[in-house]
Amino acid sequence: MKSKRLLAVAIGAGIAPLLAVSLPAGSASAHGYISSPPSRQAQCAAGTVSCGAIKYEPQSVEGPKGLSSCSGGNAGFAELNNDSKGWKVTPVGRTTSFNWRLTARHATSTWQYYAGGRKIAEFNDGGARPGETVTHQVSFGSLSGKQKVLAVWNIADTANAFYACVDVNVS
Ligand SMILES: [Cu+2]
Repeated sequence: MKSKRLLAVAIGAGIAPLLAVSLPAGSASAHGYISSPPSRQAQCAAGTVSCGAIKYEPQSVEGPKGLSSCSGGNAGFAELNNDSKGWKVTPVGRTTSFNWRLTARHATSTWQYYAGGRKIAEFNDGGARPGETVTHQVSFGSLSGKQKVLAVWNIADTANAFYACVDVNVS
């Protein structure tokens, strides 16, 4: 994973997605995503929505830190950015548990949740290694109705983060 990152940095972010598909399968299997409420990539993996390559590796939505796109800037996963693709919207309460499934327990700086154009929650792990599953209680505050939540897993020892969008209806 480290060599992949260095290569991507050296060659340039523009062709990083091409590089990713040329790497051995093993390197693509080791990251994480939100399993419930079902994130967009989880819905792809489950066949809830028909998708391209992302359905085989919902855990691989990795990109540089600081992005605000559901695809993490990966051209191969661009359909995750399509708000009109028919994503299933999960009804949730004002405080909701978000559950991550991790296939690699990367040292973690922070977990961030954005909705309604602002950050609604942040959890600081201070570089600790998470378990195979991670749960956060997130409060939506004054937000209600349909919301697209962008969740970000910031890795402590690389420049990268993992991204997951979750469509919910808050009431
Ligand atoms: Cu990883």
